[in-house]
Amino acid sequence: MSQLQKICKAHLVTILLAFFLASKANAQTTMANVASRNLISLNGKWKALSDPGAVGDWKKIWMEPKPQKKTDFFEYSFGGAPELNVPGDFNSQVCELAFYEGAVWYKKTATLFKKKNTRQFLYFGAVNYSADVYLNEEKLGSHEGGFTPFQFEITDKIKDGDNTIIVKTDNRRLENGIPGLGFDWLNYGGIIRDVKVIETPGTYIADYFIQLKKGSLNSVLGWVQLNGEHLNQKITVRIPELNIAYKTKADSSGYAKLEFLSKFKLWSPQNPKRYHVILQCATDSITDEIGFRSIETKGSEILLNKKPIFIKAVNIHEENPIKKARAFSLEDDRLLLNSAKELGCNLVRLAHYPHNEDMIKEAEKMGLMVWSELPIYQNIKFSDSLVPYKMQDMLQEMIARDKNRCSVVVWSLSNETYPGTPNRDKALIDLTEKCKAIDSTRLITHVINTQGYTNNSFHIWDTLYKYSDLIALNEYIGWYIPWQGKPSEVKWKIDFSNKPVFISEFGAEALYGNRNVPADQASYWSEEYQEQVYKNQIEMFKTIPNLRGVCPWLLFDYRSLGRMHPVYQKGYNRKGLISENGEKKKAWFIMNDYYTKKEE
Ligand code: GCB
Repeated sequence: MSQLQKICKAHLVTILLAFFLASKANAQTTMANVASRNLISLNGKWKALSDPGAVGDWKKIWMEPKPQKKTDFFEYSFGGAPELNVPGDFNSQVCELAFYEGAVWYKKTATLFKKKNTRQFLYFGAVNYSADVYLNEEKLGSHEGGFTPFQFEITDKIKDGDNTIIVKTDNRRLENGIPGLGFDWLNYGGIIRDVKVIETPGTYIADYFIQLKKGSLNSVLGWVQLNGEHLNQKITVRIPELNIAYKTKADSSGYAKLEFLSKFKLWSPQNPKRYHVILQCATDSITDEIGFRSIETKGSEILLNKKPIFIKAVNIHEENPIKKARAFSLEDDRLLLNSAKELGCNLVRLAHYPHNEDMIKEAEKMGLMVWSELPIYQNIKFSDSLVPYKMQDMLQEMIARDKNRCSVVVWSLSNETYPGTPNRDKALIDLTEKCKAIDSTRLITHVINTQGYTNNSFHIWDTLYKYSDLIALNEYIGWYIPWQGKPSEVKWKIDFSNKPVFISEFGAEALYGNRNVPADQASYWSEEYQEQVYKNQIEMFKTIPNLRGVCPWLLFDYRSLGRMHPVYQKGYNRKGLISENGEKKKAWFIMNDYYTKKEE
């Protein structure tokens, strides 16, 4: 590369970065605990225009111009446009959009009023993948990332009466997106989670962190952040059931540190205890339900509340198998979580992106630990100069939303990224450091499938394990990779072998009801073949040193474009223990039996 080319490239990177940061600057990370605010729901029917030719920006759709002269016309109009339900993916609502990846413009007319001493924020639970948001023909800003919430302050922008909100959603895959171009789930697009207007006082409790200090069973270490004009306020944190009324004062930036002791009944799968917590300052008050527990590793053990625990997990995609749509409602969440409970789980791995907020809250109520993951999946273009910023934004948004949920015990920062990808190690090590700096109370991990299985011996290695609290391994022995000896005689060489090992994925495909076909051939997708893989895996688990948990891939069959076998798959990844119609396969009973007998 010539000197001139190098200079041009450096400038281009700077310009792109400035552009990215400027467009991003508009969407704010959401305030904590949105659910307990005064809310105006904007869910329901929205007008929708699909824009496969990507002409909407050029035509300035958000201006909604009307013909002025007899000769004027416009080739688009929300008048007469079909309606879509929000929240909800568009793919499952309109046949023609079943596999659509592109822009869809949404419009809603919302009746809003300016209110004295009240601030208002337009909130989106998630839009996949990117969103450009307009209010009354003015662009509020953009957001990138399909699974985390964002907000815009609209206090000074709303009109009394009808307000027009137009959102361009775009689920086109991007080479420098997160995830990138390839992923094994359906790319459900649109406004997939709730839309609300949040109301707060002028100076409000914007954020707080109330969890036990790392390694402690009785000491809360946290903080509160106020936002507004009167920052220097006294703050009280009350937990009535424990007679706690902790007082502190925010500094001139609105920040106050919290530190107090109490004898908590600790949250655990057996006793998912949560306390009613009230935060108060002169201008605001907010309540939350918070549980207290400690999670750490010691040598090769995982300790929950200082006691060793074996993790009985299952992988879940955010899809309602029965509705065949992106899951978003409490009803959807309960269907998935009850099913995980029935299998005998104490943890759900919410693969491969942050699921909706209620999913985490419901899991917490039901006594399920949560593994929350970023969509940094397989082929990510780490060498792209914007990617590290996008990763950091997603990390921050994921933690901001769920950091007070004690059910979340693992922040999983990546899945099956490939060693040797330029800049991969540096980007993910930096991200790990950033995660620790924001929240050091949970376990942090990277999921690896760096398979080294030869001669019935496994060699587990990856630089990222050095930066992970768990050796989280995806292995598909018996499905993608044939057995090379007896499952009971597998040998293990694990780098960083002083850490707990967690099999984060294993499994095989089977079509429910496909029995009594050749049972020993993978190509028949039989229930028996899958069942045998599970039996063999369970046999193999006994050979794994420091095994502290397992997590089958996965609970339900789910939709994925690459799964095109016309007889057995029909667009479904069939590794579910349960079919998309709720029927349990033979392997379900094997796993259920293992979990029932296995001590925690
Ligand atoms: C994996 C991925 C998961 C896939 C699964 C499969 O290793 O982590 O997202 O869906 O394998 O079924 O191949």
